Amino acid sequence: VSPAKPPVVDPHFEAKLRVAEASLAYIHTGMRLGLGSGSTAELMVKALGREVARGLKIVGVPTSRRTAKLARAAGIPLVDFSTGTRLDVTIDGADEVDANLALIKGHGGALLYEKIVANAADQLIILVDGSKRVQRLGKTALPIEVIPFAEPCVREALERLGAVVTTRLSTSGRTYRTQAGHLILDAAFGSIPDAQALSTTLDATPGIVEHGLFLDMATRVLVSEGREVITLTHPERPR
Ligand code: A5P
Repeated sequence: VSPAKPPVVDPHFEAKLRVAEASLAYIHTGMRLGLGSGSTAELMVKALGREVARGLKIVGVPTSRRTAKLARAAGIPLVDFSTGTRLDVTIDGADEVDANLALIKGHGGALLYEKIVANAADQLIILVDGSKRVQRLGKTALPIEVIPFAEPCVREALERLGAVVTTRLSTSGRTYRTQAGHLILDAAFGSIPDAQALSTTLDATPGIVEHGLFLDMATRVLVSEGREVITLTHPERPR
């Protein structure tokens, strides 16, 4: 009999829980909410479910099947954009955050839906533990969602831009497919000196459906530092 595998413990669990709970302060009855994906957003969805059970009246647009399933289980009513294209607030996690609230997202693979839902919201509130703060974006790989037919072309274009490119695999070792059926290329730049210029280049590259640079989108970032939750707001977007 092989020994049981030890449970995987997330060292940032408490920090994620703290920001997830803090985000509830921005949610009020009557709101239409975007519900992000990833472990931090999932803690927020669970906390939100608890408030719905206590009488909070909101509806949510989920950014992934996984979040939708979790939200349904938590008793959160879900809608889609056919009921209206504007959302009051989207709450999501991120993989990197810089001092200007520019983000890298998509390590969880949901970046396309996440960007659509973030863009539909009046406010984008991002929840991170302190380990996600960076001086300059690019410490981790930038996820890029690509149409399979274009993979070699996009790969070459990214390599010309200086990235080391890996096609994402699923945990079973097969090529990872997003919810929309695309591939993800993880582009490691080491450091991204001009995120705006890179974003413009990627936006103009045929075959790239979306990329994980979320610039000028976040209105507020809640960061768990030690036992505190600190709030970062953009000087030009103080909401
Ligand atoms: C999902 O595609 C991502 O954009 C997540 O928001 C990001 O990976 C953060 O995930 P965690 O909260 O699990 O760190």
